[in-house]
Amino acid sequence: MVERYLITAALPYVNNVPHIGNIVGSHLPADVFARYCRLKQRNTIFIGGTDEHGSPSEIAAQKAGIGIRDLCDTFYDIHARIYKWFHLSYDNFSRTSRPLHHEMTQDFFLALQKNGLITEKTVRMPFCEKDRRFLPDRFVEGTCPRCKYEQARGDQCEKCAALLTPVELLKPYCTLCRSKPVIKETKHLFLSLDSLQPPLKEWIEKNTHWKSQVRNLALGWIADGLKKRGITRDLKWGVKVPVKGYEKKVFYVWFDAPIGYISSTKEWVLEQDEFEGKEDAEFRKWWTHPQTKLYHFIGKDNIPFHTLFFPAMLMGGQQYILPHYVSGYQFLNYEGGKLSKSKGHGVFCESLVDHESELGLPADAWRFFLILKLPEVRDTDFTWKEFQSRLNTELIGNVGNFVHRVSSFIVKNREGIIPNKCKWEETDEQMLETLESYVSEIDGLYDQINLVAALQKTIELSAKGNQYFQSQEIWKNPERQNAVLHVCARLCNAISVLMAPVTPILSARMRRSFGLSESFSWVDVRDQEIGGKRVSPEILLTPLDDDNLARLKAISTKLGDVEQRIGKHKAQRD
Ligand code: B3M
Ligand code: ZN
Repeated sequence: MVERYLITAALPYVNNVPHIGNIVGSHLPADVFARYCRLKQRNTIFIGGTDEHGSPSEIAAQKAGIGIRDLCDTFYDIHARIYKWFHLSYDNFSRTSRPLHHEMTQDFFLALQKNGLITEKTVRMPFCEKDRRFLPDRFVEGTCPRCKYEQARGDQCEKCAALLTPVELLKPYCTLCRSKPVIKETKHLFLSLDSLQPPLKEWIEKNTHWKSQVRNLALGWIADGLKKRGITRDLKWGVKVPVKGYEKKVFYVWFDAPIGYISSTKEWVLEQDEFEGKEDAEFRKWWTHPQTKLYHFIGKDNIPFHTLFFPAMLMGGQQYILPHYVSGYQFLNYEGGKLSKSKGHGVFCESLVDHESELGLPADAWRFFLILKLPEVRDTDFTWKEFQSRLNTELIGNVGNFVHRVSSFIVKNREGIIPNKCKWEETDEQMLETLESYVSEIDGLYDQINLVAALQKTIELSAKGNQYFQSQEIWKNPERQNAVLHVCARLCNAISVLMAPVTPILSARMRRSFGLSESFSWVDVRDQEIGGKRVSPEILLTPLDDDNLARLKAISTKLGDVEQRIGKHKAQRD
Protein backbone atom coordinates (compact mmCIF):
# COMPACT_ATOMS: atom_id res chain seq x y z
CA MET A 1 0.00 0.00 0.00
CA VAL A 2 1.44 3.36 -1.02
CA GLU A 3 1.35 6.20 1.44
CA ARG A 4 -0.14 9.40 0.06
CA TYR A 5 0.49 12.94 1.19
CA LEU A 6 -2.38 15.34 0.75
CA ILE A 7 -1.20 18.84 1.61
CA THR A 8 -3.51 21.85 1.88
CA ALA A 9 -3.07 25.55 2.65
CA ALA A 10 -5.92 27.64 4.08
CA LEU A 11 -8.11 28.93 1.26
CA PRO A 12 -7.61 32.71 1.28
CA TYR A 13 -10.60 35.02 1.26
CA VAL A 14 -10.75 36.43 -2.21
CA ASN A 15 -11.68 40.00 -1.30
CA ASN A 16 -8.17 41.14 -0.32
CA VAL A 17 -4.74 41.45 -1.87
CA PRO A 18 -2.45 39.06 0.02
CA HIS A 19 0.37 40.44 2.14
CA ILE A 20 3.46 38.56 3.33
CA GLY A 21 1.65 37.54 6.52
CA ASN A 22 -0.78 35.54 4.38
CA ILE A 23 2.07 33.94 2.45
CA VAL A 24 4.03 32.89 5.51
CA GLY A 25 0.98 31.76 7.49
CA SER A 26 -0.10 28.94 5.21
CA HIS A 27 0.89 28.85 1.51
CA LEU A 28 4.66 28.99 1.90
CA PRO A 29 5.20 26.38 4.64
CA ALA A 30 2.72 24.10 2.84
CA ASP A 31 4.70 24.54 -0.37
CA VAL A 32 8.03 23.85 1.35
CA PHE A 33 6.66 20.65 2.85
CA ALA A 34 5.10 19.61 -0.47
CA ARG A 35 8.41 20.17 -2.24
CA TYR A 36 10.22 18.13 0.41
CA CYS A 37 7.69 15.29 0.01
CA ARG A 38 8.12 15.30 -3.76
CA LEU A 39 11.92 15.24 -3.36
CA LYS A 40 11.43 12.18 -1.15
CA GLN A 41 9.45 10.73 -4.07
CA ARG A 42 6.31 10.46 -1.98
CA ASN A 43 2.98 10.36 -3.71
CA THR A 44 2.03 13.98 -3.04
CA ILE A 45 -0.54 16.57 -4.05
CA PHE A 46 -0.70 20.17 -2.89
CA ILE A 47 -4.24 21.54 -3.01
CA GLY A 48 -5.71 25.00 -2.55
CA GLY A 49 -8.02 27.63 -3.93
CA THR A 50 -9.83 30.85 -3.10
CA ASP A 51 -12.58 31.12 -0.50
CA GLU A 52 -15.11 33.29 -2.31
CA HIS A 53 -18.34 33.24 -0.35
CA GLY A 54 -19.69 34.97 2.71
CA SER A 55 -20.25 38.50 3.88
CA PRO A 56 -16.66 39.77 3.23
CA SER A 57 -17.07 39.32 -0.55
CA GLU A 58 -20.58 40.78 -0.62
CA ILE A 59 -19.51 43.84 1.32
CA ALA A 60 -16.33 44.42 -0.71
CA ALA A 61 -18.34 44.21 -3.94
CA GLN A 62 -20.94 46.67 -2.69
CA LYS A 63 -18.22 49.10 -1.66
CA ALA A 64 -16.53 48.81 -5.05
CA GLY A 65 -19.84 49.18 -6.81
CA ILE A 66 -19.46 46.05 -8.93
CA GLY A 67 -21.02 42.62 -9.03
CA ILE A 68 -19.72 40.01 -6.62
CA ARG A 69 -18.74 37.66 -9.42
CA ASP A 70 -16.69 40.42 -11.07
CA LEU A 71 -15.00 41.15 -7.80
CA CYS A 72 -14.16 37.48 -7.29
CA ASP A 73 -12.89 37.01 -10.88
CA THR A 74 -10.64 40.02 -10.51
CA PHE A 75 -9.23 38.99 -7.17
CA TYR A 76 -8.84 35.36 -8.13
CA ASP A 77 -6.49 36.49 -10.90
CA ILE A 78 -4.54 38.68 -8.47
CA HIS A 79 -4.16 35.83 -6.00
CA ALA A 80 -3.19 33.25 -8.61
CA ARG A 81 -0.59 35.58 -10.09
CA ILE A 82 0.99 36.30 -6.73
CA TYR A 83 1.21 32.64 -5.74
CA LYS A 84 2.77 31.79 -9.06
CA TRP A 85 5.34 34.53 -8.51
CA PHE A 86 6.25 32.99 -5.13
CA HIS A 87 6.73 29.59 -6.87
CA LEU A 88 3.97 28.02 -4.82
CA SER A 89 3.72 24.65 -6.48
CA TYR A 90 -0.01 24.02 -6.16
CA ASP A 91 -1.14 20.96 -8.07
CA ASN A 92 -4.54 22.58 -8.16
CA PHE A 93 -5.65 26.06 -7.14
CA SER A 94 -9.42 26.17 -7.47
CA ARG A 95 -12.29 28.44 -6.49
CA THR A 96 -15.20 27.76 -4.18
CA SER A 97 -17.51 29.56 -6.62
CA ARG A 98 -17.19 26.74 -9.18
CA PRO A 99 -20.19 24.47 -9.85
CA LEU A 100 -18.33 21.30 -8.82
CA HIS A 101 -17.72 22.79 -5.39
CA HIS A 102 -21.37 23.79 -5.00
CA GLU A 103 -22.51 20.28 -5.93
CA MET A 104 -20.09 18.61 -3.55
CA THR A 105 -21.05 20.94 -0.69
CA GLN A 106 -24.71 20.09 -1.15
CA ASP A 107 -23.93 16.35 -1.24
CA PHE A 108 -21.85 16.76 1.86
CA PHE A 109 -24.75 18.45 3.62
CA LEU A 110 -27.22 15.78 2.52
CA ALA A 111 -24.99 13.04 3.97
CA LEU A 112 -24.83 14.86 7.31
CA GLN A 113 -28.59 15.31 7.24
CA LYS A 114 -29.14 11.63 6.44
CA ASN A 115 -26.99 10.74 9.44
CA GLY A 116 -29.23 12.81 11.71
CA LEU A 117 -26.69 15.53 12.43
CA ILE A 118 -28.65 18.54 11.17
CA THR A 119 -31.38 20.28 13.18
CA GLU A 120 -33.51 23.35 12.55
CA LYS A 121 -33.93 26.15 15.07
CA THR A 122 -35.75 29.47 15.14
CA VAL A 123 -33.40 32.36 15.90
CA ARG A 124 -33.71 36.12 16.38
CA MET A 125 -31.75 38.15 13.86
CA PRO A 126 -31.37 41.85 13.06
CA PHE A 127 -33.27 42.82 9.92
CA CYS A 128 -32.87 46.08 7.99
CA GLU A 129 -36.22 47.35 6.79
CA LYS A 130 -34.66 49.80 4.42
CA ASP A 131 -32.45 47.23 2.66
CA ARG A 132 -35.09 44.52 3.16
CA ARG A 133 -32.61 41.97 4.40
CA PHE A 134 -31.32 40.13 7.44
CA LEU A 135 -27.97 41.34 8.68
CA PRO A 136 -25.63 38.44 9.46
CA ASP A 137 -21.96 38.65 10.50
CA ARG A 138 -20.34 41.75 9.04
CA PHE A 139 -23.57 43.36 7.83
CA VAL A 140 -24.28 44.63 11.31
CA GLU A 141 -22.13 46.59 13.72
CA GLY A 142 -22.74 48.13 17.10
CA THR A 143 -21.35 48.56 20.57
CA CYS A 144 -19.69 45.52 22.10
CA PRO A 145 -21.63 44.46 25.23
CA ARG A 146 -18.35 43.55 26.99
CA CYS A 147 -15.75 46.21 26.19
CA LYS A 148 -18.07 48.91 24.79
CA TYR A 149 -16.07 49.25 21.57
CA GLU A 150 -18.41 51.04 19.17
CA GLN A 151 -17.68 49.21 15.95
CA ALA A 152 -17.97 45.58 17.01
CA ARG A 153 -19.18 43.26 14.26
CA GLY A 154 -22.11 40.90 14.37
CA ASP A 155 -19.88 37.85 14.73
CA GLN A 156 -16.95 39.18 16.75
CA CYS A 157 -15.58 42.25 18.51
CA GLU A 158 -12.26 43.17 16.94
CA LYS A 159 -11.14 45.00 20.06
CA CYS A 160 -11.68 42.42 22.82
CA ALA A 161 -12.02 39.36 20.51
CA ALA A 162 -15.29 38.27 22.14
CA LEU A 163 -17.40 36.00 19.95
CA LEU A 164 -20.80 37.60 19.53
CA THR A 165 -24.15 36.96 17.94
CA PRO A 166 -25.75 39.86 16.06
CA VAL A 167 -28.58 40.41 18.57
CA GLU A 168 -26.15 40.94 21.44
CA LEU A 169 -24.82 44.21 19.97
CA LEU A 170 -25.86 47.41 21.72
CA LYS A 171 -26.96 50.26 19.44
CA PRO A 172 -26.80 48.06 16.33
CA TYR A 173 -26.76 49.61 12.87
CA CYS A 174 -26.84 48.26 9.33
CA THR A 175 -23.39 48.59 7.74
CA LEU A 176 -24.99 49.27 4.37
CA CYS A 177 -27.29 52.18 5.24
CA ARG A 178 -26.52 52.94 8.89
CA SER A 179 -30.15 52.63 9.94
CA LYS A 180 -31.26 50.80 13.05
CA PRO A 181 -32.39 47.24 12.39
CA VAL A 182 -35.45 45.56 13.85
CA ILE A 183 -35.31 42.05 15.28
CA LYS A 184 -37.09 39.32 13.36
CA GLU A 185 -37.36 35.62 13.82
CA THR A 186 -36.03 33.31 11.15
CA LYS A 187 -35.19 29.63 10.82
CA HIS A 188 -31.68 28.26 10.41
CA LEU A 189 -29.98 24.87 10.16
CA PHE A 190 -27.47 23.73 12.77
CA LEU A 191 -24.78 21.07 12.81
CA SER A 192 -24.93 18.91 15.93
CA LEU A 193 -21.38 19.32 17.15
CA ASP A 194 -22.59 18.26 20.59
CA SER A 195 -23.40 14.72 19.47
CA LEU A 196 -20.01 14.39 17.81
CA GLN A 197 -18.14 15.56 20.89
CA PRO A 198 -17.22 12.07 22.23
CA PRO A 199 -15.59 10.78 19.02
CA LEU A 200 -13.91 14.16 18.47
CA LYS A 201 -12.46 14.12 21.95
CA GLU A 202 -11.16 10.57 21.57
CA TRP A 203 -9.56 11.45 18.25
CA ILE A 204 -7.90 14.67 19.47
CA GLU A 205 -6.54 12.93 22.56
CA LYS A 206 -4.90 10.35 20.31
CA ASN A 207 -3.16 13.05 18.24
CA THR A 208 -0.19 13.33 20.56
CA HIS A 209 2.04 14.26 17.60
CA TRP A 210 0.24 17.63 17.25
CA LYS A 211 1.89 20.76 18.59
CA SER A 212 0.76 21.10 22.19
CA GLN A 213 -0.70 24.57 21.61
CA VAL A 214 -2.93 23.26 18.81
CA ARG A 215 -4.01 20.17 20.72
CA ASN A 216 -4.60 22.04 23.97
CA LEU A 217 -6.74 24.68 22.28
CA ALA A 218 -8.91 21.97 20.76
CA LEU A 219 -9.18 20.08 24.05
CA GLY A 220 -10.04 23.35 25.82
CA TRP A 221 -13.08 23.92 23.60
CA ILE A 222 -14.11 20.33 24.10
CA ALA A 223 -13.89 20.82 27.87
CA ASP A 224 -16.17 23.87 27.57
CA GLY A 225 -18.67 21.66 25.75
CA LEU A 226 -19.46 21.88 22.04
CA LYS A 227 -22.74 23.42 20.99
CA LYS A 228 -24.82 23.11 17.84
CA ARG A 229 -23.49 25.52 15.27
CA GLY A 230 -25.42 27.48 12.65
CA ILE A 231 -24.50 26.50 9.10
CA THR A 232 -26.89 28.69 7.10
CA ARG A 233 -27.01 32.45 6.53
CA ASP A 234 -29.39 34.99 5.03
CA LEU A 235 -27.11 35.94 2.17
CA LYS A 236 -27.40 35.78 -1.60
CA TRP A 237 -23.84 34.86 -2.48
CA GLY A 238 -22.93 31.33 -1.53
CA VAL A 239 -23.88 27.69 -1.93
CA LYS A 240 -27.62 27.16 -2.08
CA VAL A 241 -29.20 25.07 0.67
CA PRO A 242 -31.05 22.06 -0.84
CA VAL A 243 -33.95 22.22 1.64
CA LYS A 244 -37.46 23.49 1.08
CA GLY A 245 -38.01 26.89 2.67
CA TYR A 246 -34.29 27.77 2.39
CA GLU A 247 -34.41 29.19 -1.13
CA LYS A 248 -33.28 32.60 0.07
CA LYS A 249 -30.46 31.34 2.25
CA VAL A 250 -26.98 29.96 1.60
CA PHE A 251 -24.53 27.89 3.60
CA TYR A 252 -22.32 29.66 6.13
CA VAL A 253 -18.94 30.33 4.50
CA TRP A 254 -17.10 28.21 7.07
CA PHE A 255 -19.33 25.28 6.17
CA ASP A 256 -18.49 25.31 2.48
CA ALA A 257 -14.89 26.60 2.55
CA PRO A 258 -13.15 23.50 3.99
CA ILE A 259 -15.10 21.32 1.57
CA GLY A 260 -13.06 23.33 -0.95
CA TYR A 261 -10.09 21.11 -0.12
CA ILE A 262 -12.14 18.13 -1.25
CA SER A 263 -13.66 19.69 -4.36
CA SER A 264 -10.29 21.07 -5.44
CA THR A 265 -8.84 17.55 -5.16
CA LYS A 266 -11.74 16.20 -7.23
CA GLU A 267 -11.18 18.86 -9.85
CA TRP A 268 -7.49 17.92 -10.02
CA VAL A 269 -8.35 14.23 -10.46
CA LEU A 270 -10.78 15.08 -13.26
CA GLU A 271 -8.10 17.08 -15.06
CA GLN A 272 -5.48 14.30 -15.13
CA ASP A 273 -5.65 12.23 -18.32
CA GLU A 274 -4.09 9.25 -16.59
CA PHE A 275 -7.14 8.77 -14.38
CA GLU A 276 -9.67 8.74 -17.20
CA GLY A 277 -12.36 6.17 -16.51
CA LYS A 278 -11.20 5.65 -12.91
CA GLU A 279 -11.68 9.13 -11.53
CA ASP A 280 -13.84 8.07 -8.65
CA ALA A 281 -11.45 5.37 -7.44
CA GLU A 282 -8.55 7.79 -7.65
CA PHE A 283 -10.44 10.50 -5.76
CA ARG A 284 -11.38 8.03 -3.03
CA LYS A 285 -7.75 7.05 -2.59
CA TRP A 286 -7.00 10.62 -1.58
CA TRP A 287 -9.91 11.24 0.74
CA THR A 288 -10.93 7.87 2.16
CA HIS A 289 -7.89 5.56 2.36
CA PRO A 290 -6.25 5.35 5.76
CA GLN A 291 -2.87 5.39 4.01
CA THR A 292 -3.41 9.01 3.02
CA LYS A 293 -1.98 11.56 5.39
CA LEU A 294 -3.84 14.87 5.31
CA TYR A 295 -1.85 17.97 6.30
CA HIS A 296 -3.54 21.34 6.90
CA PHE A 297 -1.32 24.43 6.92
CA ILE A 298 -3.25 27.24 8.61
CA GLY A 299 -2.90 30.19 10.97
CA LYS A 300 -3.89 30.06 14.64
CA ASP A 301 -7.19 31.91 14.07
CA ASN A 302 -8.36 28.96 11.97
CA ILE A 303 -7.54 26.23 14.50
CA PRO A 304 -11.10 25.62 15.77
CA PHE A 305 -12.36 25.08 12.24
CA HIS A 306 -9.65 22.56 11.37
CA THR A 307 -9.50 20.65 14.64
CA LEU A 308 -13.21 20.54 15.50
CA PHE A 309 -15.70 21.91 13.03
CA PHE A 310 -14.35 20.41 9.78
CA PRO A 311 -13.29 17.09 11.43
CA ALA A 312 -16.85 16.83 12.79
CA MET A 313 -18.17 17.32 9.27
CA LEU A 314 -15.69 14.73 7.98
CA MET A 315 -16.60 12.08 10.54
CA GLY A 316 -20.31 12.75 10.44
CA GLY A 317 -20.73 12.66 6.68
CA GLN A 318 -19.21 10.41 4.08
CA GLN A 319 -16.48 8.62 6.06
CA TYR A 320 -13.62 10.76 4.89
CA ILE A 321 -10.19 10.66 6.50
CA LEU A 322 -9.34 13.11 9.27
CA PRO A 323 -6.37 15.48 9.28
CA HIS A 324 -3.10 13.94 10.37
CA TYR A 325 -1.52 17.33 11.02
CA VAL A 326 -2.78 20.88 11.63
CA SER A 327 -0.07 23.53 11.72
CA GLY A 328 -1.77 26.44 13.56
CA TYR A 329 0.89 29.10 12.98
CA GLN A 330 1.12 32.24 15.10
CA PHE A 331 1.25 35.67 13.46
CA LEU A 332 3.98 37.59 11.70
CA ASN A 333 3.90 41.21 12.85
CA TYR A 334 5.31 44.15 10.98
CA GLU A 335 7.95 46.46 12.49
CA GLY A 336 6.74 45.83 16.02
CA GLY A 337 3.04 46.36 15.23
CA LYS A 338 0.15 44.64 13.56
CA LEU A 339 -0.01 44.45 9.79
CA SER A 340 -2.46 47.09 8.66
CA LYS A 341 -3.55 47.81 5.16
CA SER A 342 -5.00 51.21 5.90
CA LYS A 343 -1.80 52.41 7.59
CA GLY A 344 0.53 50.92 4.97
CA HIS A 345 2.07 48.69 7.64
CA GLY A 346 3.09 45.59 5.77
CA VAL A 347 4.48 44.19 2.57
CA PHE A 348 1.76 43.89 -0.04
CA CYS A 349 2.62 41.25 -2.52
CA GLU A 350 1.03 42.68 -5.61
CA SER A 351 3.64 45.43 -5.69
CA LEU A 352 6.45 42.88 -5.50
CA VAL A 353 5.08 41.19 -8.59
CA ASP A 354 4.26 44.38 -10.49
CA HIS A 355 7.67 45.92 -9.88
CA GLU A 356 9.79 42.80 -10.11
CA SER A 357 12.13 44.04 -12.81
CA GLU A 358 12.99 47.33 -11.08
CA LEU A 359 13.35 45.67 -7.68
CA GLY A 360 15.45 42.77 -8.92
CA LEU A 361 14.87 40.68 -5.85
CA PRO A 362 13.71 37.16 -6.70
CA ALA A 363 10.93 35.39 -4.82
CA ASP A 364 13.47 32.96 -3.36
CA ALA A 365 15.00 35.75 -1.28
CA TRP A 366 11.58 36.32 0.30
CA ARG A 367 10.99 32.59 0.71
CA PHE A 368 14.33 32.24 2.48
CA PHE A 369 13.70 35.08 4.92
CA LEU A 370 10.06 34.23 5.55
CA ILE A 371 10.89 30.64 6.45
CA LEU A 372 13.47 31.92 8.93
CA LYS A 373 10.72 34.07 10.45
CA LEU A 374 7.99 31.41 10.27
CA PRO A 375 5.96 31.87 13.49
CA GLU A 376 5.99 28.20 14.50
CA VAL A 377 5.60 28.66 18.24
CA ARG A 378 5.19 32.37 18.89
CA ASP A 379 4.50 35.55 16.95
CA THR A 380 7.50 36.85 15.03
CA ASP A 381 8.29 40.29 13.72
CA PHE A 382 9.19 41.40 10.22
CA THR A 383 11.69 44.25 10.15
CA TRP A 384 13.39 45.65 7.07
CA LYS A 385 16.68 45.81 8.93
CA GLU A 386 16.67 42.12 9.71
CA PHE A 387 15.47 41.30 6.21
CA GLN A 388 18.49 43.08 4.76
CA SER A 389 21.01 41.74 7.23
CA ARG A 390 19.97 38.08 7.06
CA LEU A 391 19.84 38.07 3.28
CA ASN A 392 23.25 39.69 3.11
CA THR A 393 24.96 37.61 5.80
CA GLU A 394 23.22 34.25 5.66
CA LEU A 395 21.93 33.69 2.15
CA ILE A 396 24.54 35.68 0.27
CA GLY A 397 27.51 35.96 2.67
CA ASN A 398 27.36 32.38 3.85
CA VAL A 399 25.64 30.04 1.36
CA GLY A 400 26.19 32.12 -1.78
CA ASN A 401 29.77 32.81 -0.83
CA PHE A 402 30.57 29.15 -0.21
CA VAL A 403 29.24 27.81 -3.50
CA HIS A 404 30.76 30.66 -5.44
CA ARG A 405 34.12 30.40 -3.75
CA VAL A 406 34.39 26.66 -4.37
CA SER A 407 33.26 26.82 -7.98
CA SER A 408 35.51 29.77 -8.88
CA PHE A 409 38.51 28.11 -7.23
CA ILE A 410 37.89 25.05 -9.37
CA VAL A 411 37.75 27.22 -12.47
CA LYS A 412 40.94 29.09 -11.65
CA ASN A 413 43.04 26.18 -10.46
CA ARG A 414 41.54 22.97 -11.84
CA GLU A 415 40.46 24.02 -15.33
CA GLY A 416 36.85 23.96 -14.23
CA ILE A 417 36.71 20.23 -13.52
CA ILE A 418 35.67 18.89 -10.10
CA PRO A 419 38.45 16.54 -8.83
CA ASN A 420 37.60 12.86 -8.40
CA LYS A 421 37.29 11.07 -5.12
CA CYS A 422 40.83 10.50 -3.87
CA LYS A 423 42.93 9.74 -0.82
CA TRP A 424 42.12 12.07 2.00
CA GLU A 425 43.06 12.98 5.50
CA GLU A 426 41.18 12.69 8.72
CA THR A 427 39.85 16.26 8.48
CA ASP A 428 38.25 15.44 5.12
CA GLU A 429 36.80 12.27 6.55
CA GLN A 430 35.43 14.25 9.48
CA MET A 431 33.89 16.86 7.20
CA LEU A 432 32.07 14.11 5.30
CA GLU A 433 30.85 12.58 8.54
CA THR A 434 29.55 15.97 9.64
CA LEU A 435 27.81 16.29 6.30
CA GLU A 436 26.20 12.89 6.78
CA SER A 437 24.94 13.71 10.25
CA TYR A 438 23.52 17.07 9.11
CA VAL A 439 21.73 15.43 6.21
CA SER A 440 19.98 12.90 8.46
CA GLU A 441 19.09 15.54 10.99
CA ILE A 442 17.70 17.96 8.39
CA ASP A 443 15.74 15.14 6.77
CA GLY A 444 14.09 14.45 10.13
CA LEU A 445 13.38 18.14 10.71
CA TYR A 446 11.60 18.52 7.37
CA ASP A 447 9.69 15.32 7.97
CA GLN A 448 8.48 16.64 11.34
CA ILE A 449 7.69 20.03 9.71
CA ASN A 450 10.25 21.87 11.80
CA LEU A 451 10.97 24.12 8.87
CA VAL A 452 12.83 26.92 10.64
CA ALA A 453 15.30 24.47 12.17
CA ALA A 454 15.70 22.60 8.87
CA LEU A 455 16.75 25.80 7.15
CA GLN A 456 18.93 27.00 10.03
CA LYS A 457 20.78 23.67 10.10
CA THR A 458 21.37 23.90 6.38
CA ILE A 459 22.85 27.37 6.82
CA GLU A 460 24.99 26.02 9.64
CA LEU A 461 26.26 23.24 7.39
CA SER A 462 27.28 25.82 4.81
CA ALA A 463 29.14 27.76 7.53
CA LYS A 464 30.99 24.54 8.39
CA GLY A 465 31.88 24.22 4.73
CA ASN A 466 33.25 27.76 4.68
CA GLN A 467 35.36 27.12 7.78
CA TYR A 468 36.71 23.87 6.38
CA PHE A 469 37.62 25.46 3.06
CA GLN A 470 39.29 28.37 4.84
CA SER A 471 41.22 26.23 7.31
CA GLN A 472 42.70 23.93 4.67
CA GLU A 473 44.40 26.82 2.86
CA ILE A 474 44.62 24.94 -0.39
CA TRP A 475 45.98 28.04 -2.13
CA LYS A 476 49.15 27.35 -0.13
CA ASN A 477 48.98 23.53 -0.29
CA PRO A 478 48.26 22.44 -3.82
CA GLU A 479 48.65 18.76 -2.87
CA ARG A 480 45.49 19.12 -0.74
CA GLN A 481 43.38 20.57 -3.54
CA ASN A 482 41.97 17.32 -4.91
CA ALA A 483 40.62 16.11 -1.62
CA VAL A 484 39.34 19.43 -0.31
CA LEU A 485 37.66 20.54 -3.55
CA HIS A 486 36.05 17.17 -4.00
CA VAL A 487 34.64 17.28 -0.46
CA CYS A 488 33.52 20.90 -0.89
CA ALA A 489 31.76 20.10 -4.15
CA ARG A 490 29.90 17.29 -2.38
CA LEU A 491 28.89 19.76 0.28
CA CYS A 492 27.63 22.22 -2.33
CA ASN A 493 25.62 19.49 -3.98
CA ALA A 494 24.11 18.51 -0.63
CA ILE A 495 23.25 22.13 0.17
CA SER A 496 21.52 22.52 -3.19
CA VAL A 497 19.27 19.55 -2.35
CA LEU A 498 18.68 20.57 1.27
CA MET A 499 17.72 24.12 0.30
CA ALA A 500 15.55 23.10 -2.66
CA PRO A 501 12.25 23.02 -0.73
CA VAL A 502 12.81 26.62 0.42
CA THR A 503 14.70 28.20 -2.47
CA PRO A 504 13.93 26.08 -5.55
CA ILE A 505 15.21 28.55 -8.11
CA LEU A 506 18.47 29.36 -6.33
CA SER A 507 19.03 25.65 -5.77
CA ALA A 508 18.65 25.00 -9.46
CA ARG A 509 21.18 27.78 -10.08
CA MET A 510 23.64 26.16 -7.66
CA ARG A 511 23.22 22.83 -9.39
CA ARG A 512 23.77 24.34 -12.82
CA SER A 513 26.95 25.97 -11.64
CA PHE A 514 28.29 22.57 -10.51
CA GLY A 515 27.21 20.78 -13.69
CA LEU A 516 24.61 18.79 -11.73
CA SER A 517 21.30 17.59 -13.07
CA GLU A 518 18.32 19.82 -12.38
CA SER A 519 16.04 16.85 -12.08
CA PHE A 520 17.00 15.26 -8.82
CA SER A 521 15.55 13.73 -5.70
CA TRP A 522 16.48 13.46 -2.06
CA VAL A 523 18.80 10.45 -2.64
CA ASP A 524 21.06 12.72 -4.73
CA VAL A 525 21.96 14.55 -1.54
CA ARG A 526 24.61 11.83 -1.13
CA ASP A 527 25.85 11.98 -4.72
CA GLN A 528 29.42 10.67 -4.78
CA GLU A 529 29.84 10.78 -8.52
CA ILE A 530 30.44 14.47 -8.63
CA GLY A 531 34.10 14.22 -9.70
CA GLY A 532 34.74 15.01 -13.36
CA LYS A 533 31.80 17.42 -13.71
CA ARG A 534 32.43 20.83 -15.24
CA VAL A 535 31.62 23.89 -13.16
CA SER A 536 30.51 27.31 -14.38
CA PRO A 537 30.25 29.71 -11.44
CA GLU A 538 27.19 31.90 -11.19
CA ILE A 539 26.55 34.61 -8.61
CA LEU A 540 23.65 33.40 -6.51
CA LEU A 541 22.33 36.82 -5.59
CA THR A 542 23.76 40.32 -5.24
CA PRO A 543 23.71 41.94 -1.80
CA LEU A 544 20.83 44.21 -0.94
CA ASP A 545 22.28 47.69 -0.37
CA ASP A 546 20.61 50.55 1.50
CA ASP A 547 19.38 52.28 -1.66
CA ASN A 548 17.75 49.16 -2.97
CA LEU A 549 16.24 48.43 0.37
CA ALA A 550 14.73 51.92 0.56
CA ARG A 551 13.24 51.50 -2.91
CA LEU A 552 11.87 48.09 -2.07
CA LYS A 553 10.28 49.42 1.08
CA ALA A 554 8.72 52.42 -0.64
CA ILE A 555 7.14 50.29 -3.34
CA SER A 556 6.01 47.23 -1.44
CA THR A 557 4.30 49.00 1.44
CA LYS A 558 1.96 50.83 -0.91
CA LEU A 559 -1.51 49.58 -1.48
CA GLY A 560 -4.03 51.14 -3.83
CA ASP A 561 -7.69 50.97 -2.94
CA VAL A 562 -10.06 48.34 -4.12
CA GLU A 563 -11.79 50.53 -6.71
CA GLN A 564 -8.47 51.33 -8.34
CA ARG A 565 -7.53 47.69 -8.53
CA ILE A 566 -10.85 46.66 -9.91
CA GLY A 567 -10.57 49.36 -12.57
CA LYS A 568 -7.05 48.33 -13.49
CA HIS A 569 -7.80 44.66 -13.76
CA LYS A 570 -10.97 45.26 -15.68
CA ALA A 571 -9.01 47.36 -18.16
CA GLN A 572 -6.34 44.66 -18.52
CA ARG A 573 -8.95 42.10 -19.36
CA ASP A 574 -10.94 44.22 -21.85
N1 B3M B 1 -10.72 31.98 4.29
C1 B3M B 1 -9.95 32.44 6.57
C2 B3M B 1 -8.64 33.00 6.24
O1 B3M B 1 -8.35 33.31 5.08
C3 B3M B 1 -10.52 31.45 5.62
C4 B3M B 1 -9.78 30.15 5.60
C5 B3M B 1 -10.60 29.06 5.01
S1 B3M B 1 -9.76 27.54 5.08
C6 B3M B 1 -10.90 26.40 4.61
O2 B3M B 1 -7.88 33.15 7.18
ZN1 ZN C 1 -29.70 48.95 5.94
